[in-house]
Amino acid sequence: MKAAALHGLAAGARPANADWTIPQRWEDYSAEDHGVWKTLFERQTRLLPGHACDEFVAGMQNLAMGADQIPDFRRLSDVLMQRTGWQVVAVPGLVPDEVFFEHLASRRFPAGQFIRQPHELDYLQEPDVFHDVFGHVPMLMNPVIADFIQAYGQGGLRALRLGKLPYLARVYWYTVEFGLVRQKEGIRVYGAGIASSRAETVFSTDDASPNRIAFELERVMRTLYRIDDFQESYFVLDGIEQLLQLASIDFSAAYERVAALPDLQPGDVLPTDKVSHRGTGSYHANRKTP
Ligand code: HBI
Ligand code: FE
Repeated sequence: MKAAALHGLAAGARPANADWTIPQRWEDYSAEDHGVWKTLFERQTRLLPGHACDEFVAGMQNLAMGADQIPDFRRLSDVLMQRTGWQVVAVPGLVPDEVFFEHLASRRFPAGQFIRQPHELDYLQEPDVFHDVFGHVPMLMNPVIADFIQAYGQGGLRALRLGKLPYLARVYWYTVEFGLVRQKEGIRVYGAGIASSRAETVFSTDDASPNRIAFELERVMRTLYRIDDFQESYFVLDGIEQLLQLASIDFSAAYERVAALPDLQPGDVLPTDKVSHRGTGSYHANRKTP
């Protein structure tokens, strides 16, 4: 098995710029790089109907993104800027929390400059250009998500100072990365971690194994998450607009209440949960036996 190359923070990189941005150097992508994009783009695009939420599909249609080439961030930024005032900037990979939040608070989305290798198509831990651009950028065309992610950046800077970042990170995880939303036709994907993964797109929406529970802020703040596998529970919004109110409230009172309660395991279901699907748990139960 070939090892994955490391990037950004994980590679121990020292940035030339304090904000960790680098030139995208679009001209330097190889034919193989564009080929990886094309493979991923085509198979994910086939899955969008019936799985992705309307806002995701609309965002994708209005961006000049296609299968043939890794997008040029300058062109993406031109379209985004007109719609929601966001830009896409290139970074080497993971960047420090404070740097990440500063970008989001300024409506700049830091996107990994590199693309995964052909032997890493289905899984990688670091955010690459496919995850960041295919997964996140379509939702940044939506004004509600655009404001929510900026508020997350501002809230992240406050949470860092308060020592409460783990609680806020769980909200991001279960919304922006792994969020589901209820629509007329059924439960749909809006989270980028799901939308950029073929297997998790199907697992999160169609599989009997995971729980699907109505999103509730303090419930989610208490919930631990998995970074190395599918989620055991997904949280479902009643509509994307539900994030509007979250963008405007100060979380500090919620942090205090949640700090007095125990953390919850990823698969826990509480009597107070509004459960739309009680998972069988079969997927993770089978994984535990070596
Ligand atoms: N850096 N490039 C990048 N992308 C992320 O999603 C990211 C990051 N640094 C920190 C981080 N996420 C998270 O730890 C915070 O959202 C909590
Ligand atoms: Fe992401």
